[in-house]
Amino acid sequence: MAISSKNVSNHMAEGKMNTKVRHNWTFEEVELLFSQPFNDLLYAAQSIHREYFVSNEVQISTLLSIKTGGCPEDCAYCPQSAHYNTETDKEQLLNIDSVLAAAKNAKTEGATRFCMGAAWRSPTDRDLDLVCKMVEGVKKLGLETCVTLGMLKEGQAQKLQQSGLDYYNHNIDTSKDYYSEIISTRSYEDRIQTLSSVRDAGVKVCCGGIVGMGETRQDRIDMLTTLATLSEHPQSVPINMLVPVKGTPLSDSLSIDIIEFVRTIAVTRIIMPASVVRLSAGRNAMTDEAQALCFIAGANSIFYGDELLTTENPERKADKLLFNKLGLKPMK
Ligand code: SAM
Ligand code: DTB
Ligand code: SF4
Repeated sequence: MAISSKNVSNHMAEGKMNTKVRHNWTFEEVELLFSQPFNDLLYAAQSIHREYFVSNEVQISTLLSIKTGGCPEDCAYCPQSAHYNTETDKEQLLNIDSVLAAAKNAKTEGATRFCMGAAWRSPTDRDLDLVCKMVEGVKKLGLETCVTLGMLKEGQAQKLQQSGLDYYNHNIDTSKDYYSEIISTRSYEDRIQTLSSVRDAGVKVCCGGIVGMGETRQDRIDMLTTLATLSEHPQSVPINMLVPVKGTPLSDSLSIDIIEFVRTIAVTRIIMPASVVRLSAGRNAMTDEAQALCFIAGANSIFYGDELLTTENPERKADKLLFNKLGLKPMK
């Protein structure tokens, strides 16, 4: 059943919304969700969350930048782009021993997934073989694996799948219309193409975006509608709040209103009910109350560890305290 403006508030308030996984969401329906009274929206999101997931459980991922800086792409938000003068220095691909040491440490600290990111437009076959070895090693430690390496060429997704990769992260980042304002070195279609190769290779998809880049609510609606109308919903949906970085074109972006950010999380939860929604970059700039609202809105994954790829994330002890205060538990 599609949502109409007549029934949405009542159905939400009474918890009677159609909560099946759907792939036919329209822009108008998603727009209507966004504009609901905040309490109704959060009530619906938390109710749907409890149908699909165990309440109060949060999946814990840890990130490592395995190849930092010097990226040929010009993503306006990114400190690792070679187009901008940022404080991030270019580094070579890490060796396997240091990656495995970081993964072991992540596991000891309680992470269940280890995500490795590389500042590449697209990996060479030689680099891909090295990453496959890292994936095999991390997998042997008993962790789920995720990599984000840029666009993939024919056959590369299969190689990753054979090495035991669980997730490939590849974000669409914003709406189709706003994309060219943010990135000129690749197209939206390129992104969709890699997502489809990953899916076809049998690797789970981690795909979301960034909010707070000067986009409109219409752009956020369009981005989420694109994700929710893919042939399969991404199993993991990271919602990043822009971390403004000195030297990038978006360094002076106005921060997004936190209520609008929470609405974005809630709508993501409602339209992709079976997907894990990650409260991703940007937590360092959020209060405990803001994060608590995101968890009520259905976020159920975080990056845990003092660093994201190149920017700061809350300290582990701050996250432990927050989890204790909110009665949240790590997902096993
Ligand atoms: N180079 C690969 C790519 O772009 O797909 C992988 C690494 S890239 C850093 C991964 C994601 O990090 C981007 O798609 C973007 O969503 C996110 N990201 C990068 N810089 C960010 C920032 N300043 N604030 C929030 N998210 C950011
Ligand atoms: C995602 O959506 N967010 C992560 C991960 N996928 C790779 C990256 C966030 C990066 C934030 C900026 C930085 O630390 O460089
Ligand atoms: Fe390169 Fe990825 Fe940064 Fe874009 S987001 S500049 S592709 S590392």
